[in-house]
Amino acid sequence: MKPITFVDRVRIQAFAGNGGHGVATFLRAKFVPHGGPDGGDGGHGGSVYLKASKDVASLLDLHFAPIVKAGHGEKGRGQQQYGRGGADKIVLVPLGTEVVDAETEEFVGEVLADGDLLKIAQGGKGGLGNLHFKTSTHQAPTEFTEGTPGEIKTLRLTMKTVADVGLVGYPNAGKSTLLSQLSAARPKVASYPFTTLHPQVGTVMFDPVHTLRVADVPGLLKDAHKGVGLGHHFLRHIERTRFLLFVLDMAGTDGRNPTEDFLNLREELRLYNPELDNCPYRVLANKMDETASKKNLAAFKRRTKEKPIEMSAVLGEGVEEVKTCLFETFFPGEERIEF
Ligand SMILES: Nc1nc2c(ncn2[C@@H]2O[C@H](COP(=O)(O)OP(=O)(O)OP(=O)(O)O)[C@@H](O)[C@H]2O)c(=O)[nH]1
Ligand SMILES: [Mg+2]
Repeated sequence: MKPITFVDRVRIQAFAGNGGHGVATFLRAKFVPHGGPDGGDGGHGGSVYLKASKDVASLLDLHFAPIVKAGHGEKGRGQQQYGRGGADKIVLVPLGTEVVDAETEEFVGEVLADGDLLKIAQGGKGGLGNLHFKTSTHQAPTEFTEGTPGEIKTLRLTMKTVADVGLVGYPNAGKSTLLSQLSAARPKVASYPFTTLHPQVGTVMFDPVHTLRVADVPGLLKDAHKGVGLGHHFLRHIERTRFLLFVLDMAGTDGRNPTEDFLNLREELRLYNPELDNCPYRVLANKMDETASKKNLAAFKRRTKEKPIEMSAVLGEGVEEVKTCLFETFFPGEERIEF
């Protein structure tokens, strides 16, 4: 059995800390007969936060430890001493984590950029000590208030990869090979389908100022919406991208027909989310080093009127053209900086 290494959906319980109670105490000191009230306030309970971290790849940690708790506030003390506040709990999550309240189905918020913080459970307020209740006519109050309880929330967290570009294609089309050519990412490449089992992100660095994040998601099959292959599950990881690259196996390895592949891919995206169908894209005709590819490409062009970039990910041919396409799409009118 393979160990779980990637989790993009998780249900958690967040317990904020309770506020500490205030206390009713009176000053007791030598030679001070009626010392007066000196009960301090309780400390506030800690809150629970999510914090986006670029170093966290998935919700794996929360999958194994789905209960998160902040500290309780301490009780107030005599001599006007406040109780110590409970420690906040900060949970690191991957960029692009969305939070929904599992009980009310309300959207709580999302963290997108490194360092983004979202409070998911509010700590309770500390109670008041009797010091607060002293008035000119009420010199020896015994009143105090209790701290309020911290919020307890059951939440659903969903991670949607934050990337600029999404690679979409059938299994074995060469998506991961392309990602390793475009970026420093080294995803697993192999000659069998479903080599990539969860999304991988690589950064294309044109120069220190111009960079793009590219997401490689597991291959799609026709009828993915019916759960065929890995299904639609991973398409959420290209929902945030603003540009798609359709990677087609122009060689039609294993009897595939690249034109049908392309039409099926578009149909699957449309069925998953019509907005994805409107996302700008470019077609990449991969595996052009194979003999069957030329004929398939001609048929593809006739039928679809697309203008694919011809390339061979394995030989690195056409990769520069793909980069130029991305640069012109994302940074129109700008120049690459020599470095
Ligand atoms: N001839 C040829 N083979 C290629 C090319 N690009 C990739 N391949 C081969 O095709 C196979 C699949 O490549 P991957 O990059 O793993 O394909 P993928 O699209 O990521 O596949 P999944 O992760 O299963 O969805 C590997 O054996 C690659 O070496 C190419 O341009 N030409
Ligand atoms: Mg792959």
